[in-house]
Amino acid sequence: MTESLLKEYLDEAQLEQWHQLVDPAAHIVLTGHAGPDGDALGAALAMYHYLKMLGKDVRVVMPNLYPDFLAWLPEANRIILAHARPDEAQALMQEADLVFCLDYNAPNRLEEAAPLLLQSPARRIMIDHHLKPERFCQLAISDARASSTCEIVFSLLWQLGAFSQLGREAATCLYCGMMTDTGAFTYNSSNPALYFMIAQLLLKGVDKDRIYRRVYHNYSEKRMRLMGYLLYEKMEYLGHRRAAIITLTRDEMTRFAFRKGDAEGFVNLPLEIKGTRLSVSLREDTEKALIRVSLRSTDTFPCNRMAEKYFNGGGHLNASGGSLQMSMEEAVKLTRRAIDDFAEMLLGHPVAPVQHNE
Ligand SMILES: [Mn+2]
Repeated sequence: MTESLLKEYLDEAQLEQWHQLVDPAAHIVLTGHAGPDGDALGAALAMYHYLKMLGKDVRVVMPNLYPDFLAWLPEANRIILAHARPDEAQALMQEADLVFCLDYNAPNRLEEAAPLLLQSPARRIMIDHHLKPERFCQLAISDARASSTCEIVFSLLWQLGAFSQLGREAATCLYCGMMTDTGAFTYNSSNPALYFMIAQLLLKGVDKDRIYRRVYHNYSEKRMRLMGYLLYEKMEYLGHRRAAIITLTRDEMTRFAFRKGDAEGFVNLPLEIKGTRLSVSLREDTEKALIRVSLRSTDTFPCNRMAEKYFNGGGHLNASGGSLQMSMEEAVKLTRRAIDDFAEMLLGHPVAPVQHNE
C-alpha cells in the first residue's frame, strides 16, 4: 500500500527507452548544474553508486566547485571539475556513450561548461525538477512538483527494482539532496511520499542527524559574523510590504573572507520575521560583473513571476533566482519597484499606487 505513494516516472515505452539508453552504455558521465548544490551532487553521486553497481565506467563531471560543506559526500573526491580540469572533462564527455543531466533543465545551466555537453556525441537523459525544461535530451524525466531531483532519482531506482541493492552511501547522497532542497524539510516538503522515502533511506543506515550537522553546522567564524553583519547593518526590512531585501557586495565578501557557499541560506533569514512573505537577496558575483538575485517566499506568493518580470530569471513558486547587470544601487531600486508592483499580492489586499522620486 505504501508503495503507491511513489510515482512511477517511466511508462512502458519510456522504460524500454531507458533500457535502450542505459544497458548498452559502457562509459557514462553524470553532470549537474553550475554552482552545484546538495541536490545536484546528491543525485549525481547516488546515480554514480547505482551505475557502478551495474559495472559501468562512470564519471561525475561538474562545471565548477561545490561548497565545502558537501565535500564529505561519499565519493565526492572523485568529481571532476570542468573549470579546473577542462581537458579531462572534455575528453570524458567526448568518450561518453551516455550523459545524465541532473538537476538542470537547459544546457546553459552548465554555464561555461555548456559546450562540453553540446559538442559531445553522447546520448542524454535528463532527470530534473525545474519548470519548463528545454528539449535537449533523448529521454527527459522532469517533474516540477518534486521537491528535489534526488526524490525523482529515488522513485526511478525504486521503479527499476534497484533500490533494494543500494547501500548506505547512495542512500546518504539521496537524503542529502532531499534535505538541502527543502531547507531541511521546512518548505516544499508536505508530500507524504517524501517521508516514505526517508523511512527507506533510514533503513539503509543513513545517519540523518549527522548529515544535518555536516551541512548546516559547518560554518566558519567569519561566515557567522558576516551573517550578523548582514542582518544588523544590511537588511532592508519593508514591513509595510511584508518584504525584505538583503545585499552583499564583493568588498564585504573580501572583508569577511568569503568562501563559496558562505551565502547559502542568508536569503531565508528575513522570512523568520513574523509576517514576512518575501525575501530578496542581491549578491555581487565573485567573478562576473553581475548581481545574483535569489528570492524566497512563503505560502502562495509567486517568486517566479517576480523573477521573470524583473530579474531575468524564474524558478519555483517559493524559491526563484535571476541575475542583473547593473550597479548594486540600481539593483536595490529595481527591487523596491518590483516589491511595490507586487504589493497587492504581498499584502493580500488592494494598494494605492506608489510615488517614485528617484
Ligand atoms: Mn534541485
